[in-house]
Amino acid sequence: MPDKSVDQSTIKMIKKAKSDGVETVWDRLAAQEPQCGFGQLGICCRNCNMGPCRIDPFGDGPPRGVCGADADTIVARNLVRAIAAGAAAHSDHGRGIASTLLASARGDAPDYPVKDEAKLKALAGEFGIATDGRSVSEIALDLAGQVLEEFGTLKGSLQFINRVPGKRRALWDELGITPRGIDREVVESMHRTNIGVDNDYVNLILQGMRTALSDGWGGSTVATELSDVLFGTPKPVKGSCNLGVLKEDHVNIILHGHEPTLSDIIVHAARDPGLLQEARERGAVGINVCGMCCTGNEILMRHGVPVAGNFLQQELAIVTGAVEAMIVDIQCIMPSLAQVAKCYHTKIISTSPKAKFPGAEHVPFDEHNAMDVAKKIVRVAVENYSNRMVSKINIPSDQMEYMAGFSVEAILEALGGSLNPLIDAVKSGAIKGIVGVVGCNNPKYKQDYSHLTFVRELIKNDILVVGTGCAAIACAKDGLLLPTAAREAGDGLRGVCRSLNIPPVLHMGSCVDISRILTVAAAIANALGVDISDLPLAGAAPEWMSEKAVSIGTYVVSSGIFTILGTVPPVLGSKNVAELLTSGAERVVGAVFAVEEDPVAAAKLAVQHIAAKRNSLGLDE
Ligand code: BF8
Repeated sequence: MPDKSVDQSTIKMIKKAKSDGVETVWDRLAAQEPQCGFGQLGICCRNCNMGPCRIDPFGDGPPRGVCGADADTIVARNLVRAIAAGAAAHSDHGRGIASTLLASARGDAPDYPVKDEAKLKALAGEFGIATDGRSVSEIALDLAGQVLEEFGTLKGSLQFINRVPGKRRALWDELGITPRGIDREVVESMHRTNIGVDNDYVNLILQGMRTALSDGWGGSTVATELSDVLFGTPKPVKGSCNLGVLKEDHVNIILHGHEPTLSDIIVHAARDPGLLQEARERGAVGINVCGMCCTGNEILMRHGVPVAGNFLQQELAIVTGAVEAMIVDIQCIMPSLAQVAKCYHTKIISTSPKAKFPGAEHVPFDEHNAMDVAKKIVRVAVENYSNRMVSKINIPSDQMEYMAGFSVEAILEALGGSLNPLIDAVKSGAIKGIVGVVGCNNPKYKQDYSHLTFVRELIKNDILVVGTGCAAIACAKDGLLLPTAAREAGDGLRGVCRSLNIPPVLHMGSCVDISRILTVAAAIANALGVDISDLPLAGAAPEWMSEKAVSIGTYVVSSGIFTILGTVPPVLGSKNVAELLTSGAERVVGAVFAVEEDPVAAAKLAVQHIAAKRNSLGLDE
């Protein structure tokens, strides 16, 4: 049992699942073992119906698939398809937010007024949209229109890459990897990986980079920036995290998925006096809305809504027996939830036409009529309180306080309006460097162990950590998002944290909000007049599993930031591809991937990399 998680609430609920006869992700992983070695190495191809083909890694079998593709081509094609899928997920999320802004501006989505007018105007300025003397709706209409055009723009490059230092943009142009349109790169990747199109692994991986960049500096940035406009730009906020946030005497609703369009309005709907009264009439004290995974991050960043857990806790939240409804939209939602829910009274309510789940109740969410639908969904949860099976309820007490909400704007405000104090701290060595720690949980690895071990090693070495996604939730559960966690930091970082009253790990949001990290990295490079690849920065995804993480890692590396993966990607079947990603890319984009499963060794790699970059910048002379 201890090898499954370091999180006590997780361990308790895995035990309860077993005694309740409920199958979880760990059981299904065990049932899959041994997993396919060809798949692990990335050398199986199902891209056409002459196959499936596989290449024997030991050279005993045929070296080529039926069409003639060798291991390099097959591994590169599979990698590019994973990047395209990940980029598509983030970018389609971004499109959803932009469409909501458009509907809001047209007066068709009255429940989504613009919350941050200053941000709306700042973004309008970036797009060259006039703001003087114009109404919020007029500006929002133009901005939403221009942003939606980014998906298929004829301009030749994306607007947000103008945030990137000129040197890097020139490099991208030279390499032919400047993203030309958000949808275009995903489509071209799918085209090129079709049978008989692009078969040169280098050419394929360059397209993978361009596609990933269309996510990082395109779709993900769109999602973040326009979410701030519609739902408010996060500011430092406090809350609690882990399964212990569920309340035995409340109607418990878990919001799981990714788009704040759904989660934000449910948070408001659950405050409706009529629904609260109905909950009380059924014997509940109130309605307790909690988040899970990235949509949890969206509402914790903006409202301090409690977060019940990260990716591997989604089934376990239901196993507490205390969840009336788990409301889901898109991404990272296990199809097993409906099976788990059958053993309890929990209702799984799907809401997106893009994501339906056999066994779940589907209530189509409609942004034009959002509050009415949101109340309808909350009512389903309230009514379900009467169906509780009291004997099955067992909520672990584990929970932890956190401080989150570190948007770029919030960081600037904490620093007194400019990044200079942060840059000075990096120059003086009080902060040696900054590492973004992001990504998922993966049941092949002990839950949260790599996140927490890696992060603790970094802060001990005076490295400021910025986090998003399930990695940030792992840190929240373990107290690393509290200013008091600075006691675990080295002298320099501790001093900075204490003077600003901030934690040594700054929660910057959901996975699309890695765009906030990119924006800060670009702003620091611009302030110093260097390229992003010159800075003492690194990225890490210690427990990643999603194709979205493949896209993220690739845009981070392509932006010039060394990136450490804690779980092995399926590329080892091609020596050439593995060499390009872990070594050759340095000569191409000035950064590489490293793969290191041991988080202490991974932290050493980050520390060494940061020391080398400081040295090159002449900071430690
Ligand atoms: O987008 S960190 S498990 S929830 S993929 Fe998913 Fe991974 Fe969590 Fe968010 Ni990101």
